Amino acid sequence: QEYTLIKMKLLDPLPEKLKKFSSKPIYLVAATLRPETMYGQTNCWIRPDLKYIAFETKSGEIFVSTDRAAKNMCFQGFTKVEGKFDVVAELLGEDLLGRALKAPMTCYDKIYCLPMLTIKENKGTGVVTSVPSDSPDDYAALVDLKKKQPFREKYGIKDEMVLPFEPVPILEIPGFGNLSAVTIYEKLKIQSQNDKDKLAEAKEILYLKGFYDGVMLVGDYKGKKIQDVKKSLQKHLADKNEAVIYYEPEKTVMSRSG
Ligand code: ZZB
Repeated sequence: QEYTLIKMKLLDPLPEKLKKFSSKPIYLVAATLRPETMYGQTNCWIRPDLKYIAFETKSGEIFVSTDRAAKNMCFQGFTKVEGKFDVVAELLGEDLLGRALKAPMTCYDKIYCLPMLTIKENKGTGVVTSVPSDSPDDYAALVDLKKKQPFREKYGIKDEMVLPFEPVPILEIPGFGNLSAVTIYEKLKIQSQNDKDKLAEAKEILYLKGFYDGVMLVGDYKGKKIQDVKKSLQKHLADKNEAVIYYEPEKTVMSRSG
């Protein structure tokens, strides 16, 4: 599986455990299959109880991801020594919540790390960029946070990190309009980010519809079909050093106990 890793730059004030790297650029790296949706990023999702690590890349940048993803990256030429990476800091998702980021392409100047409880440990980097206009999971999680003040408070999330951020119309999908995730959320009567089956169905439908019939509403490829511009947008991001290509190995059956 090929993902685009979006580099989301961590802004000041840095978490305590990363302060000693302030002379280097620090990125939270988010794995996505939808580089064409990066115009609509409104926040970054982090799982509060998940362990994240920081490691240095061969170009002297600091990347934050799960340990599992770093292991994959070190076999894909990301680090100085093939197959090796040095953990320079260990963090808990909690340490990153509420931190500000600069993400590529989005119209929002600064976006924030917010809690999502359904992030999977064994997929991507554990860092997830949020596009509530086109991803039903993201829209559901954003609505949960907006609706529930105690939920924000529990994780120390201030109102201004959530309430001003609205889904941005970036793609038109015939039959679903220009905020496809919002349309399908309402159509399937999704209740929350834990509405697993409906969210899986919604995602399936939008992936397919979006890929074949979706049209860009913004950016250099405005008016063009998604399937024709996906690759170009990925390359554009990579050329500007705002993204890298990352492969996830096929799932293998492994026995821990031998
Ligand atoms: C931005 C985006 C915009 C995404 C969209 C989807 C959609 P898949 O298809 O199951 O492989 N994601 C990445 N890592 C994780 C994780 N560890 N746990 C939970 N979700 C994760 O899923 C890949 C997508 O799931 C990624 O692409 C990412 O969200 C999220 F408009 O990035 B996506 C219709 C979906 N639209």
